[in-house]
Amino acid sequence: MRLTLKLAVLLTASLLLSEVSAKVPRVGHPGSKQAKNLASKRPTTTAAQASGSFTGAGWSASAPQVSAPYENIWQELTNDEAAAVIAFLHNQTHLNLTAAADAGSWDNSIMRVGVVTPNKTDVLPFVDDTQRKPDRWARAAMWVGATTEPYVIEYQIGPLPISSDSVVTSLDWLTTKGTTYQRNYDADEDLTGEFMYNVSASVQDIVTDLLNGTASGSDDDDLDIWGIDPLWHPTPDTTVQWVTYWRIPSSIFDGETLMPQGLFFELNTTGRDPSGWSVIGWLYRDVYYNSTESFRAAWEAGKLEKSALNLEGPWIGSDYRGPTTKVGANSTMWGSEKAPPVMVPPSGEDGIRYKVDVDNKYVEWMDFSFYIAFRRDSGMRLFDIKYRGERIIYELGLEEALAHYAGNDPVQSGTAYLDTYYGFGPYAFELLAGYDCPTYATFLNSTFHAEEVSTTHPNSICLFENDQGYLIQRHSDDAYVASTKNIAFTVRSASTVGNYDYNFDYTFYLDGTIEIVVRASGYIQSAHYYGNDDYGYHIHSGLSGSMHDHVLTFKADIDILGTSNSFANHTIAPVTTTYPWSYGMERNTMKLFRSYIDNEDNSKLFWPQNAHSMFMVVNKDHLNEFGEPRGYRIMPSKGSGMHATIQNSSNLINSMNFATHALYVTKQKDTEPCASNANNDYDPANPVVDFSAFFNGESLDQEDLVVWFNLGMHHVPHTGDLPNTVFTTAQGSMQIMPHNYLLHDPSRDSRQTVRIDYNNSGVQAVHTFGADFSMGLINLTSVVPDFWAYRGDVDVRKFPYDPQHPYNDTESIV
Ligand SMILES: *[C@@H]1O[C@H](CO)[C@@H](O)[C@H](O)[C@H]1NC(C)=O
Ligand SMILES: *[C@@H]1O[C@H](CO)[C@@H](O)[C@H](O)[C@H]1NC(C)=O
Ligand SMILES: *[C@@H]1O[C@H](CO)[C@@H](O)[C@H](O)[C@H]1NC(C)=O
Ligand SMILES: *[C@@H]1O[C@H](CO)[C@@H](O)[C@H](O)[C@H]1NC(C)=O
Ligand SMILES: *[C@@H]1O[C@H](CO)[C@@H](O)[C@H](O)[C@H]1NC(C)=O
Ligand SMILES: *[C@@H]1O[C@H](CO)[C@@H](O)[C@H](O)[C@H]1NC(C)=O
Ligand SMILES: *[C@@H]1O[C@H](CO)[C@@H](O)[C@H](O)[C@H]1NC(C)=O
Ligand SMILES: *[C@@H]1O[C@H](CO)[C@@H](O)[C@H](O)[C@H]1NC(C)=O
Ligand SMILES: *[C@@H]1O[C@H](CO)[C@@H](O)[C@H](O)[C@H]1NC(C)=O
Ligand SMILES: *[C@@H]1O[C@H](CO)[C@@H](O)[C@H](O)[C@H]1NC(C)=O
Ligand SMILES: *[C@@H]1O[C@H](CO)[C@@H](O)[C@H](O)[C@H]1NC(C)=O
Ligand SMILES: *[C@@H]1O[C@H](CO)[C@@H](O)[C@H](O)[C@H]1NC(C)=O
Ligand SMILES: [Cu+2]
Repeated sequence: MRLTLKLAVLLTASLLLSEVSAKVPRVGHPGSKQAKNLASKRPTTTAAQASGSFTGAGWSASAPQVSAPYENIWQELTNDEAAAVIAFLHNQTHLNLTAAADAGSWDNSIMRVGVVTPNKTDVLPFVDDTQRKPDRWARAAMWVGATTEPYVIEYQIGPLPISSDSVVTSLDWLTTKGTTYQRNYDADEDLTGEFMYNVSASVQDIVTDLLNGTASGSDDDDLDIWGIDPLWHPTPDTTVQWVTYWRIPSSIFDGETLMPQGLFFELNTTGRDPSGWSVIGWLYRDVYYNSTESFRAAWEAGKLEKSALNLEGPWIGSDYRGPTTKVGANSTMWGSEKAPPVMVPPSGEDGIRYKVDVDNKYVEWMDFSFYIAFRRDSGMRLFDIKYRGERIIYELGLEEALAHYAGNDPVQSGTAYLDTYYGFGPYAFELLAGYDCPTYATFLNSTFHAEEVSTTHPNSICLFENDQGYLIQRHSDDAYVASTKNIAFTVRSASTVGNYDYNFDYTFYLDGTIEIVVRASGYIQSAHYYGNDDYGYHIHSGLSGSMHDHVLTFKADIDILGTSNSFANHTIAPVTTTYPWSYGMERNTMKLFRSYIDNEDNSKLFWPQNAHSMFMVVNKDHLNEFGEPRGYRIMPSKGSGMHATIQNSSNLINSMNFATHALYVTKQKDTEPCASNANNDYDPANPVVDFSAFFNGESLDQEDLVVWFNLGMHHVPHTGDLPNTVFTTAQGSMQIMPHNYLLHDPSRDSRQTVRIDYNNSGVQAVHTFGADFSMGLINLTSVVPDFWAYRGDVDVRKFPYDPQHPYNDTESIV
């Protein structure tokens, strides 16, 4: 039944405030203007809609237009480019490709195509000196299944557009391994899934007795079976995996990861022939059985004490669940049914204070400008962030997202997700206007190309300005009060990678600060409660909140007044010293110590205890008029910045070297564009990109520097994580802020500043500096979200390319 909106009560916001006539002349500045990610090992597409007119919420069409100074050369491939690349690859007979729609695990097929981020050395001459536009190249990840040793590999295709000059070449230059070849030990995951159900069927009587459910692989199963990620290789040529039982929710709430059942088995899935696969052992209540027979024997002998069942209930659902449906006097949230304060655009479309070039995903707000790009692996990225006409950051974006679990059971112990493998692009679903972003936000689409299908997530990026709810500046005394509004601009996207929802914000402030925020919500991946008090809290009947670390690695290619930069360490420390005026007496005090991290041998860093060191990217050749080098500081904001607790992970081996420290500084290189690679997860001992190889003693003294930093949280879920983790505490952020960069605080150049002069006889003068105030009437119906405009995905199958017959494919994500 459709929800009718009864909220359309008109509130008359009469003239909020008009400018008070000033008695003194105005002053102002006249000129300043996760779950186990059940996604398939083969990337698949999630989908709903095919075609038709689009009427989303938001003002994409009506934000003031601006022409980007140059075209967005970082944009993902267009659907037509992807189709051409796919057709071109199919023409390469040596690749022996099968159309993705028809391909099985024993065929070769295209997993995904995307753009090759152009080399910085080719981009800067184009954008700064209007020299030749860099060639555009595509990359394609291929599934090579027609062999007994299946692998995945990536190629570079171009230049684009496809012509007789186009070639398929190697992408090995961006690896540290020397090759993009990555052995695929999970090529037959459909069969291993079938094998698991066969194993389970052989003990169905025991499963029914212990777990009160069935797992047969059919649609009416109560139980699901899955386990560790990545798979284990006790010796280089063998593959083993632990799996466990999870209860499948019967309601709409996909809280399967809250219902682990506590029975585990281990499989040997070495090789591609299922007849060679076997069960290695079973685990129940911390007792290991080395064969199915010994497990059965124990059960038949009545030796198995039963664990508490972990069952579905209202506790899984995220709906409102107050003590009474009509909030009464004894409610603990009196008034929560009333509409809360809401953000409104004060002057309608005319009031929009930023400009967008929608085609180029180029944005200007106040003194900032930047380009937005979107990748299948890592989601949203920003390029060429300029402030007051000068580049501050060349590239800013997520590199990898690690969620490393621990536990006394082998499945939690064996779980260490590298989420770019699943991808942030495929799960960057439409944002909900009025909830994820204000209804007045500008919404943009994102697109990715996997399995020869181009999928568009409408409204998956939003842009908006809002009041931060606290001032950016204030001061008062007995003669005046001065205040400046803290209005900031945010670019947001959110990806639901399996059980978890990650929200990514890039926020720009009037003082020149850029903040990067990541927040987590959604369902935790939990453990069955048995003997695991050392690995988390007992949070529900039969349930432990399995502890884990989230480490989200970001790249910030900071450029301060050019690419010749240094990394400064300004540390405050206690000292005991004498002064000419201290009569030879020692004084206990502190001093500022200035130095540089001048070499990659010393550039794996931690945030110092008690925050006593400031780290800055500065340009030694650009001193301000007081002799201080101009720079931007990098500093944790929410959370404290972090790195992984687990060292030398038994699961990830060489694939988490970006998570050992809180931040890293390297010399920028075209051959080191990414800290990780989406295919690392296939074989984490032999990653395509091993971040530790970036550190080879190079100078960081007036070089082009890249800062890689980690956000995240040590997550030990407690009862407040049920049913979902909440963004308020599960968040981390980094600020990149001016440091001796300008000669004063740039927020003084915002007119949203007021000064009120007063004395004992009242207000004497009001200075508003030419600021407009919200005026007129607003029909609040205009800010009530149009829930029925929510669309989902738009898929177009690209090969064989037939836009008249779009291919729809729907797959649930956990
Ligand atoms: C977003 O995608 C929808 C659906 O394909 C399309 O109708 C709309 O024009 C796109 N919007 C933008 C801003 O590209
Ligand atoms: C593929 O090969 C056919 C036959 O040689 C040619 O006509 C066609 O243009 C090629 N297509 C692409 C995309 O290279
Ligand atoms: C091409 O792939 C098919 C499977 O799609 C396989 O049967 C065949 O052997 C392969 N051909 C070559 C030359 O590798
Ligand atoms: C980028 O730079 C690397 C290293 O010089 C080079 O091997 C590669 O071909 C370049 N990529 C493109 C698309 O030009
Ligand atoms: C699962 O069992 C069925 C029925 O015995 C058998 O046909 C099938 O080959 C088995 N699958 C695997 C992967 O072992
Ligand atoms: C077992 O499941 C059935 C329904 O599938 C249910 O009626 C019964 O109460 C369950 N038993 C326990 C002990 O949970
Ligand atoms: C797994 O199976 C392979 C091939 O049959 C065998 O060589 C290996 O020893 C087995 N490993 C384990 C741990 O059982
Ligand atoms: C399995 O366990 C039984 C009983 O503990 C033991 O006798 C047997 O040797 C074990 N088998 C293997 C292959 O380890
Ligand atoms: C809550 O309110 C209801 C209805 O007024 C009342 O019956 C109940 O006793 C109250 N409960 C508490 C804990 O105050
Ligand atoms: C920063 O400088 C202080 C004071 O000289 C020094 O103790 C500290 O080790 C330096 N930090 C790093 C990361 O080099
Ligand atoms: C407010 O806007 C809604 C939707 O456009 C409209 O139906 C309603 O009549 C408006 N109310 C007033 C008082 O104008
Ligand atoms: C695709 O989805 C649309 C909308 O749900 C539906 O009308 C259409 O029949 C579907 N097409 C295919 C090929 O499934
Ligand atoms: Cu978590």
